[in-house]
Amino acid sequence: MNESQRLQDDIQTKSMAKLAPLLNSYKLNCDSLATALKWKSIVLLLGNYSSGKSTLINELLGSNIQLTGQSPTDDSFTIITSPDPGSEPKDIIGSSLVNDERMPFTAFKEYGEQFMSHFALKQIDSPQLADMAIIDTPGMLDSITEKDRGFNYNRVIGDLAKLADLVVLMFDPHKAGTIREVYDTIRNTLPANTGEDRIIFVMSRIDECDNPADLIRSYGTLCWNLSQMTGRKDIPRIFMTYAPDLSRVPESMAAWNNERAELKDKILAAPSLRVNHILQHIDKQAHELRMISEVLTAFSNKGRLLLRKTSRAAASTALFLFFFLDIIVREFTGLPETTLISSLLSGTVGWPNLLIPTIGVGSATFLISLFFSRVQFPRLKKQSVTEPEKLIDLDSDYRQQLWTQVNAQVRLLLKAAGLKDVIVGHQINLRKIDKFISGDLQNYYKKIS
Ligand SMILES: Nc1nc2c(ncn2[C@@H]2O[C@H](COP(=O)(O)OP(=O)(O)OP(=O)(O)O)[C@@H](O)[C@H]2O)c(=O)[nH]1
Ligand SMILES: [Mg+2]
Repeated sequence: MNESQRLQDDIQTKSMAKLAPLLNSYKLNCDSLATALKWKSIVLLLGNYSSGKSTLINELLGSNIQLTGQSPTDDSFTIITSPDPGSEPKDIIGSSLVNDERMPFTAFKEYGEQFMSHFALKQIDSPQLADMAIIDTPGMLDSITEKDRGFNYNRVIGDLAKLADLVVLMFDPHKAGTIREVYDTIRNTLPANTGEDRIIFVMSRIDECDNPADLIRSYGTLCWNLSQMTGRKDIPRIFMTYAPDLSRVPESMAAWNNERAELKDKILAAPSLRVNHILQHIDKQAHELRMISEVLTAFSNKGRLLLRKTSRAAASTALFLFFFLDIIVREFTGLPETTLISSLLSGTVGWPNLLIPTIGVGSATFLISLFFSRVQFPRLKKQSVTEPEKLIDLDSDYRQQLWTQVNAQVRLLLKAAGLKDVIVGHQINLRKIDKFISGDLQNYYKKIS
């Protein structure tokens, strides 16, 4: 095990141990974190059909592991990786993959039989794949509808993109971004599921352009389509490549010779991004937890303040009733013969003198605690559930973004809040999260810098 894998293991075990109890206490699912921390680095290859995805994989691995062809060739999601050390390479079918707890695909069970029959893992002895897996995906099409595929293609892509350290999006000059599924993926699916820095754009098969003018036209079309899809005017870097073994590279394309090598280096370097991405995921999760805990702490602080005020009022009422209730009762009923104050003055206090004062104190305490629990606390809860954002400052874009992630859960937790949340509070959780963020997490960042 090398240094980076050791660090990754350490991060995985410790972070899970520290964050899981907190996630549980805020009724959040640990699965997403556990899944993100599992297994090896993943590179996801997406693109329209015949854009050269499988060709690039074969070239990277020096083996014809994937079928290639001019028409839509492959309608499956294929994970390609090396076998476990000491094991023989084998193929694993989709239904086994989604049941293997060591791998991050258990949640894919929900996509059903149709998906599972289009999902498989192929193992190949390849040093590049020791700590990495490449996922070849079905080419994106124009005509097919979600129903035709039999599973929700874009949701599957979204879930895979969440796991991937690198997403390679491939186009070819003939269909430079005009495919409907490509549009949906770039417009709706990827932005919500992966960081912009994790996507690389590739125009492949550029050797099929007859001349530079043809190439520039295709590049321009792709840029135009990309900006329509992303809604942005700036154009990301697009790797312009071709498969050297297949191409009849015209002289004029020689300028692009290095792009393929650079692209392959980038893909093979994906494992070096893994620790960083794991930390980003943990960081995000910890800050979301922190915000939830912050809101609940603010809620419990408000509750405590209210309880303190009410208790103070209760204490003065109880004190008043302790000394004067028997005098008031005597005014109306003529009894008791001796009040507490007169017995105190005469130095003859006995149990009978304490009876009415005790009833007074007991009733005041009971009524006021009833008032707090039945009137004041529900009112505070209602206010907080309606406008939970008022409990904290959302004074930066980052905090507002976090808020959009957590506010639904915060509302649920506030709706379910009880007196325990006021009495015990959430300060301890908040302290634990702060300690994790400023201690463990910072140490990990230092180690990878
Ligand atoms: N001339 C040329 N042909 C290429 C290049 N890359 C791929 N091809 C050919 O283009 C066709 C499609 O390539 P594939 O690798 O099968 O494409 P794909 O993206 O995997 O396609 P699907 O699996 O159908 O989505 C094949 O016939 C390849 O031989 C290239 O750079 N230059
Ligand atoms: Mg293919």
